[in-house]
Amino acid sequence: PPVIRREDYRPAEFLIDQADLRFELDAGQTLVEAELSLRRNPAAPRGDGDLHLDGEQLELLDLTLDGRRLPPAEYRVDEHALVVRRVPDRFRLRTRVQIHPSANTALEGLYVSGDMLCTQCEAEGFRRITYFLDRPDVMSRYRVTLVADPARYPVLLSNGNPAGTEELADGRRLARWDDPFPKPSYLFAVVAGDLALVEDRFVTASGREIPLRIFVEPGNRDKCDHAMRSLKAAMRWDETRYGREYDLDLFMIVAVSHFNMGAMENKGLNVFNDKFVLARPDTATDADFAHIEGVVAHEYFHNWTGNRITCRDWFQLSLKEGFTVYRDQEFSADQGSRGVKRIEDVRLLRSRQFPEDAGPMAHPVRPDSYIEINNFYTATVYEKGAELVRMQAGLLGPERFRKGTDLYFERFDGQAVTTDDFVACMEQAGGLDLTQFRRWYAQAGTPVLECADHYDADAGTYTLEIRQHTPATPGQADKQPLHIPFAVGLLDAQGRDLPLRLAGESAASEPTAAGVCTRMLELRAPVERFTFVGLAARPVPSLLRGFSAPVRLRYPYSDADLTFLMAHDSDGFNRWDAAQTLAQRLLLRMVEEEALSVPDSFVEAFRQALKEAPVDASADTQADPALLAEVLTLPSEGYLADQMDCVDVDGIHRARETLAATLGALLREDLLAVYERHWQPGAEAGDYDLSPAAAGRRALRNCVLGYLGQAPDAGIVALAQRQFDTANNMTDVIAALRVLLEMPVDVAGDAGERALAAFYRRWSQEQLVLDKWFALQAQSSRPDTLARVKGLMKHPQFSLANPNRVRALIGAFASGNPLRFHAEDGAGYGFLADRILELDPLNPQIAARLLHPMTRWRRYDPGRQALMQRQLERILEVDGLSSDVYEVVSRSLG
Ligand code: HT7
Ligand code: ZN
Repeated sequence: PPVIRREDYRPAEFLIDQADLRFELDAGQTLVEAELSLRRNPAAPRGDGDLHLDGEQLELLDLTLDGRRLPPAEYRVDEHALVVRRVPDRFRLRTRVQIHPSANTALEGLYVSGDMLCTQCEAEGFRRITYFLDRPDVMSRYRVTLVADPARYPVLLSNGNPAGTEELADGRRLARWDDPFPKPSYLFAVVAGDLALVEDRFVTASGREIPLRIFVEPGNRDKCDHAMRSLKAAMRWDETRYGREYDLDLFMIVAVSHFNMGAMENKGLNVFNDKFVLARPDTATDADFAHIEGVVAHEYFHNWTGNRITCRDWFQLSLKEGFTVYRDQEFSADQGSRGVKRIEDVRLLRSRQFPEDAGPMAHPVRPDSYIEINNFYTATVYEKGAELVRMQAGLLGPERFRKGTDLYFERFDGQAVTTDDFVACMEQAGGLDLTQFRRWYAQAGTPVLECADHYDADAGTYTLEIRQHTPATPGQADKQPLHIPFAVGLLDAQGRDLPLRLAGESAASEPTAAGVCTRMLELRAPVERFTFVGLAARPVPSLLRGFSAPVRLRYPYSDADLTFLMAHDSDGFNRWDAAQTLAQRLLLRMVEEEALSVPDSFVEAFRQALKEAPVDASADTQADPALLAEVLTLPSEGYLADQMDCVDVDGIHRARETLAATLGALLREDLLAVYERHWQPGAEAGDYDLSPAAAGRRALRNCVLGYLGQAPDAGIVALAQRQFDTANNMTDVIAALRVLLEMPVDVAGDAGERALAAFYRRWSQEQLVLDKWFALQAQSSRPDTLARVKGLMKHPQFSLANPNRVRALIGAFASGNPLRFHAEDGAGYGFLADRILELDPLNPQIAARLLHPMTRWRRYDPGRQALMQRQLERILEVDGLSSDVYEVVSRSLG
């Protein structure tokens, strides 16, 4: 398949000012009539005089130009395009095509989900609906007419504002939609179905009343409250934080059960994976609620960052995705605990993006080439892209950053632009030179910062020396130094932030009222030195506070330093990070030395942290329970694997289990005390409290239960059983079930299996809850897990046609169960390869995504390497592989 290169970008030769579309909708076959007003693009050089429209899997029925039916000699159709020969400078082109939604298993273009019809056009799905210039820099005004049988499809939706309905003589219904805002084709959407409606209203800052409508499958109306609340909060937040008001007369969300990704920001008609809309306390966990809030906000925020201002080409994807992720992260931070949100975001970045940046799929935030754009909706484009915006916000400060975003919205409204255009606005509003900073967009790989220091007692000075280097990545051997914001604090012996004065400065910056004194240093050269003066004793440095840049930090902290920072750092993120580093160090030593016992100092640090847990369940004053739960959570197996040169799958699992079991046994009384203090079935039996504080208490209690479950006896089994039986919310039910399932049979008997069966009986008709049932079994550390997963593939409720189900079973096994997926005999690899080959002809996007755990095969021992390599080669040998799977496999092997 051809490689698309950024340097080959050329403006479109033609523009489409107006697109009038008429759909005669039916699941089996749908007719699409398109009348396009085209004109030559004055900004593009003249080409061969022909018009090249994108189109795939379309049956062309009719073609007219300015009212004249074209003879075959005047056009040509192939697998990917319709070429109309020698067209005038300005003309109207009418096409009529037939498409087959029910045969569309790839879920791109118009497809069937349950009883409804819906579309997914990003990135290049519109070309499966009609012939078009399917590229983001062609922005058109759309008028849409939908015709369908009202018995099957009483609700007919598209982008923009409603423009009337009609009952046709043949009994069908017609609905018109008009979108006044020019948009690229990837933002087009149609939905038709027998949908239930939940409606609310939002009054904008300028006083316009906007109806808000959430459409769901009948039976789900009682699960929309949280999504609606999140939407209203997001609309208000965008007004206050960015001055962005909603622009259409109506805002709609539709929840569908078959969806390749999380959600889609189509103009005025967001289409969601129902997983990110539907929630009731008894069906969804606190994590689900938080994801819904974040995704609803993310898609809404795209209205300005993505829709009003869009990407010039797909290499600029991070222009909308990086900025929008940054915006949704900040929104969520403002809704709950900012510190905990930052920890979650960094954990995701380190566990997904850092490995991606160090592997065969590494690419810059603004990639240089791709074969299949769907493979580039990556952690690098999204999460690292958000970090680049965050760094610019940090360098500018809140006021200048707001000026920069105001300038961006004003300058580029209605246009398709580049990441460079965004940076230029920040540069102008901030009065900064971001020339060097721009390298972050172009250079792949995670920079490594090596820090060393020196305290001169006589002079009272403390010097930090920081060296940066970025490892080579595929296609980029040599790296340039980056402009890196590096936030630093210095702690005195009591753990207080010291005033900071750099050599040459006349005055020190003093700690704030909250006792925080952080200095943002800026690194530019490969080696930088900073000397702080006026220090009576050697300070303990708190480095990269708040994770001020997406880098790997190396500094030779002693265990004592880390314990000290864990207890005292005024920066919540760094308190957590110190605990993680301490645990990571110990775990990696335990991997190497099987017999290593857990040092008392480590147990005591944990005991101390547990002592700080709030005394009663409603007191949030002493410590944030959510933050404490994060501090007490051991680094994941995947994160530990990323720290090793050669991943020891079994060693990592054993070390983590041993450490958790040791803590569970030695701290039993402290853990039980925290658990019981937060176990208040009476208080929670009635109204379930969704507040961040209550969710934090549940997180802490379930974290503690996890440790207790690692060193179980009959009492702990009973405790978990009680929680499973009596909890009134899915967070506590799932946590208890997970613990019961992982307990050894000689202690817990068949309690886990019984609970699992009860869970199935209770929830077998709730598809999203059933996904949890599949995933829990796929993630089990039991030795027979693969056999079980294979058995579950035959379960009547399993289907390869439903991406959520595929992710819940196959994805959870391959990506969420390193111990069993990487079994030494290679059975996990063979299983995954078989599933990918089965899925590829149906849904290439999902098949390519499932491949990821195998792409990092070079990081394992020679035996596993050979087994994974063999499976990758087996996949590559198959004829007719999709470009999605081909690209991922060939890059991994390359
Ligand atoms: N912008 C949306 C991306 C998306 C997507 C991309 C490729 C294939 C299917 C897809 N569904 C949604 C989602 C977002 O980032 O908001
Ligand atoms: Zn997005």
